[in-house]
Amino acid sequence: MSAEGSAASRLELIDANGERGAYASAVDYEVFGRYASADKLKKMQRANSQDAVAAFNSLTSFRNRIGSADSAAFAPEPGRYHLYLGKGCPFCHRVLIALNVLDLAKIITFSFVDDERDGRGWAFRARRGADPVNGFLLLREAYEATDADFDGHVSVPVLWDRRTGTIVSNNSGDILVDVATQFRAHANSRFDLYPASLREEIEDLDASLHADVNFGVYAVGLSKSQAEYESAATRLFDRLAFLDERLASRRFLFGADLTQSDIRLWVTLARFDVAYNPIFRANLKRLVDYPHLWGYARDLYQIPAFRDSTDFAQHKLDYIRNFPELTPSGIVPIGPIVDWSEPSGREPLAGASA
Ligand SMILES: N[C@@H](CCC(=O)N[C@@H](CS)C(=O)NCC(=O)O)C(=O)O
Repeated sequence: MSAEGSAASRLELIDANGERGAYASAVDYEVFGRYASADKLKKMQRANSQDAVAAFNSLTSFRNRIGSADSAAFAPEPGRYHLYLGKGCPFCHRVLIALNVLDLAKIITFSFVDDERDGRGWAFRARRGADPVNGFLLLREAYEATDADFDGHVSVPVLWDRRTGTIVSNNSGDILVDVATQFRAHANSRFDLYPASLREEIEDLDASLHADVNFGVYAVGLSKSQAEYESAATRLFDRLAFLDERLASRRFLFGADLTQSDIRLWVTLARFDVAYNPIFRANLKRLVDYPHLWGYARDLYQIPAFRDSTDFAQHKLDYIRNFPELTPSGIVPIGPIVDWSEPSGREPLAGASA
């Protein structure tokens, strides 16, 4: 961390009486500045290039795995791990849906950072509660407990190990796979989100979902020129057309059964018409204009793990707040009115194979 950053953190950890409270002080842009993701954003704005995806991936600093031979230190023990999540973050949303679909929330605990951040990065405040595991005020403390010289981006999700007092991983893709595979003995669910027979195909599809859709919407929203924007938007909407077609004859991306690929795709679809379409100008079509994708999105919304973790008004607000350069007035659009609870009519596709 820079000298300036350390000073800011130290200032934060001590209140007027020299004591550490349960919460970080309020977001304060004047004292702490805006969250400094300028270098990351600059790289990400090179839409459509591998550089952009690589820049995004650089948000991952710790990549140990639960239960793998080379991370043997991290055994899949119930009650040992905790997830620090962001309520509005689509990458956290995936992990949360998987956890709840598999009914694992008693085995792996979770809590939320505050929705807003200043230059200190993610923090714990009254709105989403204190850190129940370590009493940290800033999530940066978890990073520094893992690497005292940590000087990178403080991102969520974070998978924390109570035993070693360190971060196992802050890579949402790896965390999702580990949740889906390493705790199956404790899962109370008919779903196998990462079935051995489909892993190669899932990885292939997930790579295109990541580059063209999950990250693709950011490439559109953060484009710096008309040409960049059009090329990123074309890539995104070509992929959505392909997915719409794929879902014409299959209930889920791999047929009759839900997999992690569906969760990955869904968190972006859930934000599409409230955030990516109006705020990121991803507006060639709306989600509701795709007959199969829209039915599929509603079908998944009927599953409590998807529905209960989703708050469309909140997701809209998150993007207004987090991208002030795109919405300088901060005015929150009143629409759209969309009925996600309308029956999806997709049950007849249940038996279709991948
Ligand atoms: N590599 C991470 C990235 C996740 C990510 O982008 N999280 C956002 C919130 S939605 C974040 O915390 N960003 C921190 C930053 O901008 O440095 C992952 O996929 O798990």
